[in-house]
Amino acid sequence: MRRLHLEVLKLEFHQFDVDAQTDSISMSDFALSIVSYASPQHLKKLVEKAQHIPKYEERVTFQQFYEFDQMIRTRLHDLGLAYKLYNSMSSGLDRTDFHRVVKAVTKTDLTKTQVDVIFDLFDINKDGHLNVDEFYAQVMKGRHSRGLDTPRDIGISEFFGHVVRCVKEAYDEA
Ligand SMILES: [Ca+2]
Repeated sequence: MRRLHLEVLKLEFHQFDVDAQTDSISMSDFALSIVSYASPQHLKKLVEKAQHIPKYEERVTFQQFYEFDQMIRTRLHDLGLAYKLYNSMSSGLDRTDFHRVVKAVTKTDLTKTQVDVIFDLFDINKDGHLNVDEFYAQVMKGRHSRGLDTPRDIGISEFFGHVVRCVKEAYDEA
């Protein structure tokens, strides 16, 4: 099953304009791939945004594409809980905090440009912060429509404890 999923991902990746030498896609293609996880109700607006993000030199390799997919598939729920926790303390995460929380909670080390692209897409009010409605809600709702995994089968309190520990670690490292 995992192997099949890898093959499907490779097919998805190769729908974009892949540079054969570096096995990588442009940031605007990466933006479109992120949008494909979003809720259908937000899709049209997000695709338009993805097509108009700034030009970035940096490209996304298949490995990074794969890691991002894994993050959305398996860790988005954790990220959502962390987000709700943060939201009770502040109006959302700036780029630095977003990067730190994603890394702490999901172990995915996004590049600065990947974070920029996520903000280009989801920071609706352009205040430099992503709040829970802007990121988590837009992406999380779409996750179900794609028939992705249900939250991992562990107790919710254990789950929440794990997320709280991750967020605290992220704070301590700051
Ligand atoms: Ca915002």
